[in-house]
Parts: sequence; C-alpha cells; structure tokens
Amino acid sequence: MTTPVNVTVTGAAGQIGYALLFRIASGAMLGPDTPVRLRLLEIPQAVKAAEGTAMELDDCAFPLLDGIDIHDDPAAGFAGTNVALLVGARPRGPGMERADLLEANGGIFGPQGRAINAGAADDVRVLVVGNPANTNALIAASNAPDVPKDRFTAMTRLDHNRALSQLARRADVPVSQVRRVTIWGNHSASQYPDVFRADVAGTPGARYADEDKLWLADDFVPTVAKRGAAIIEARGASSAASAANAAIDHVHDWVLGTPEGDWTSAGLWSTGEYGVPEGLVSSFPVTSSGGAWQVVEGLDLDAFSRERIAASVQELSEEREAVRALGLV
Ligand code: NAX
Repeated sequence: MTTPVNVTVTGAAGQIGYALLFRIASGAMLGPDTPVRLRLLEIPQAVKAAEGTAMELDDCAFPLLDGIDIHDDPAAGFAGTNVALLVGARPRGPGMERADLLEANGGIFGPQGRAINAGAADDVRVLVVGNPANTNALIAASNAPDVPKDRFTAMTRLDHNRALSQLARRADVPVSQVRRVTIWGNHSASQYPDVFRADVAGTPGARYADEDKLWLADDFVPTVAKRGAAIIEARGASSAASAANAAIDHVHDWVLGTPEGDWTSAGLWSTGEYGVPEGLVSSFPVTSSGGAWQVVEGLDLDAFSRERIAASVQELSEEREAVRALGLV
C-alpha cells in the first residue's frame, strides 16, 4: 500500500473542520489512490468535540483513512505533516480593533509557523484558511525560515469559485463552461475578481465587462467580494461547506495539477509579479504542475483592473506594516 499522507487540520472541531474532514478522508482532496492519516489540532477546550468528530470519521469506515490523531500541541500536531490546513483562527470580537485582531492571530500563526519549521515533512504544503488569511499566511511563513516561502499559501479559492458561479449566471451558461477568472489581492472586501481575461463558453469575459460597466462595478465585483457577509446574513453563520470545498479544490489542484488551458486563484508569497511588493501574500492567477504553483505571467491589465488590484495590494501592505509594528514578522 502507498505510504499515507499526513494531513493536519487546525480548528478541526469548528464548522469548516466538520465540513472538511470527511471529504479529505473520502479521497476528494488527494485522489482515490492516496491513503491519509489525519491530525486534528485544536485548543484544549475543543479537544472533546474533536474526539466526537473522530468517532464519526471512524463510523464512516473510509477505506483511505489510515488513522486519526488528536492534539492540542502544535509541535505534535505538525510533526511529520505533509499537508497542513490552518483553519482555526481568532475571529474579530465586539469592539476589537484591527491591530488587536492581527495580534491575536499572530499568537496563533507565529507558533504554528515555528512548529511547522521545526517538525513538518520536507515536502510540507500549507494552506491558510483562517482569517485574515493572507496576513496569517505571511506570519506563519515568516516564522518558518527553513521552509520555502512558496509552500505557504492563503485561500482565495472560495472567492474564485464564487466568481465563476456569478459570471456563469450572468452569461446564462453552465459553470463548467467558465474558465480563467482571477481573484487578485487580499481575501477581504477589497479583493478584485477579474473577468476581463475569462473565457465564457467561448466568449471573452471582457465582452460582458465592456458591454455593461455598471454590472461589473456595481453588481459582479461587490457580489463576489461581499458574498461572505451575505451568507452570514442569510444563514446566521459564516460559509462552511463552501469554504471546505474550496480548501479541497486548492490542495487537490496544488498536488495533482490544474487542467490544461485553465487557471485558478491562490494567495502566494509575491516575488514581485505584476508589481505586487515582494513578500506580500497576495492572490494571483495561478496554474499548478509538478506539485508547485506558478503565477500566470504576462496578462495585459486594463486601467480598471490595475486600479482595483492596487487598492487591494495597498491594504495588504498596510496589514504587513501593522504586523511588523507588532513584531510578528
Ligand atoms: P469556527 O469558530 O466554527 O471554528 C474555529 C475552530 O478553530 C474552533 O473549533 C476553535 O477551537 C479552533 N481554534 C482556535 N484557535 C486555535 C488554535 N490556536 N489552534 C487550533 N485550533 C484553534 O470557525 P469556522 O467557521 O470553522 O471558520 C474558521 C476560519 O475560517 C475563520 O477564521 C473564518 O474567518 C475563516 N474563513 C475563511 C474563508 C476564506 O475564504 N479564506 C472563508 C470561510 C471562513 O470565513
């Protein structure tokens, strides 16, 4: 039998964790031939709930699930891990300022980055889901100096999938016929979902954008960027199954590759692509092959797109300044 892949999920007892673990164990993330060993990392108060989830995982009798370990210590949770999904984070509480939020998350993602640096497998791949995802990824990567920076990514795949779906609806085509949309910048309301270079059942996405500028600026962009808030409003809880699905998609494509002729979106450590300052974790159009992401380079950006991207990147720069001032990176 193939050696099992060690997959660590933090925040395993939370609502995204609950939607995520069963799909990982079923083979949806790493494919039908790859056994997995799950490591559930939680805070001590939530270990009991994680044990309950582990009991349910046992009860599914997944053929690919080699075993489950539960930890409340990052060093043990990340020892030998190949794939780390950092979902658990500190949410913004009432009256909490942005600096407080960044500091609280620095207290989580700094130690987790150090634990990954100390004990993860050499091929470790990290996806940060917990918000503020891009800057949490920056903090974790900065605290893991021996791990290549391109192994730390932040999740913008949910925004990407939302953009595919909204564009398909506008064009009245099946979502499977929409390709090459891009999320640029931060996973926040400032993100820029870009349809200009999309292919919509053979029609350039730019045609929709140029024909109907009001739809683009007043409908599509804000609908995608504020979808998380709309879900909370409707459901009374934040996106969980769709977020878990996006995490599965992200790691699946990272490890197994993106389809020929298409690309997706992921938050990557910038090496200066498209003028994004080096060392910001920003979302780009990306392909994957051989287990590594590559930024799709050479796209010709129109003025509208450049302005929106610059605004979101500016927000990322400010977040980096704030975490630098706090000594977190
Ligand atoms: P929940 O509050 O349901 O679960 C979070 C879990 O994390 C809890 O069980 C908690 O005990 C655990 N946790 C907290 N600190 C921890 C630590 N230091 N180590 C291990 N576990 C820890 O939140 P949920 O709805 O699952 O959302 C998790 C995170 O995903 C939030 O930060 C949320 O904002 C973020 N999201 C990110 C998205 C993205 O697209 N990047 C979309 C969905 C979601 O909003």
